[in-house]
Amino acid sequence: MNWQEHIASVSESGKKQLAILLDPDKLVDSGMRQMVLRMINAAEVDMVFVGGSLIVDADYHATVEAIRKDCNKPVFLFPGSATQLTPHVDAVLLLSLISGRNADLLIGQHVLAAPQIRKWNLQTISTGYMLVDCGNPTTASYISATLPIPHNKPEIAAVTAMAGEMIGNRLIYLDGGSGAKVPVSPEMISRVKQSVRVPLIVGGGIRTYHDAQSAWDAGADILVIGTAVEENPDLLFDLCNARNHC
Ligand code: 1GP
Repeated sequence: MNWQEHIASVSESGKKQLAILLDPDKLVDSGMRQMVLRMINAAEVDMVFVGGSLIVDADYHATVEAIRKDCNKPVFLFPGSATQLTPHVDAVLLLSLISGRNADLLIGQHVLAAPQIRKWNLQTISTGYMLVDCGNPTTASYISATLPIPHNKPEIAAVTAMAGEMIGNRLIYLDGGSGAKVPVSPEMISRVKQSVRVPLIVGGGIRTYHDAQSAWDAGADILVIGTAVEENPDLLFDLCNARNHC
């Protein structure tokens, strides 16, 4: 399966997609991991993202391998750095932090990762990643040492996404960062959506059925939800429901 083409064709068909972000640090315990994966496997989730800005647990690689083994959805790596590369994923979101001006996250980590990606013959999806100020400093904004796009400046997000698409990004990811206080605004989502043709991923701070529905209605093709499902796994079924009503 070519995952980039698959995501593009599903998005083009207008079907909204749901990705669950799994933090490997919280799934080292096999009982907990299996419980979470049982729920994800049973729900109408389209894909799972693993990784994050900061991984603390030394068992990261074994945990990702175990997640993939027990998960019946495609698993995509959402890496904070080249050290998170693993062959146990279906594809790697090759993120360039285009909202920032930190050369290491625009090209540096990619140079370090490239030989290993080639060796493992991993699929990559070039992703223009944009951090948005969503009310609180997040691990992503702190670790990346970049200034997020102001919440009330949708025009900056729109032209940044446009530039990302022009330099070859095949996905655009608009992210408030994990645990954001509020989600990216529907106005920003809609301006970005109107500026690009590639699929639009939106995440960060989406906590309710209503948040999810407004983000999809505003133009997001894929929503990424992590914290809210960790805190309340039953929300997973509400989110699938919200998606089915779009
Ligand atoms: C973070 O978009 C993801 O990169 C998910 O954010 O944990 O706030 O859902 P949450």
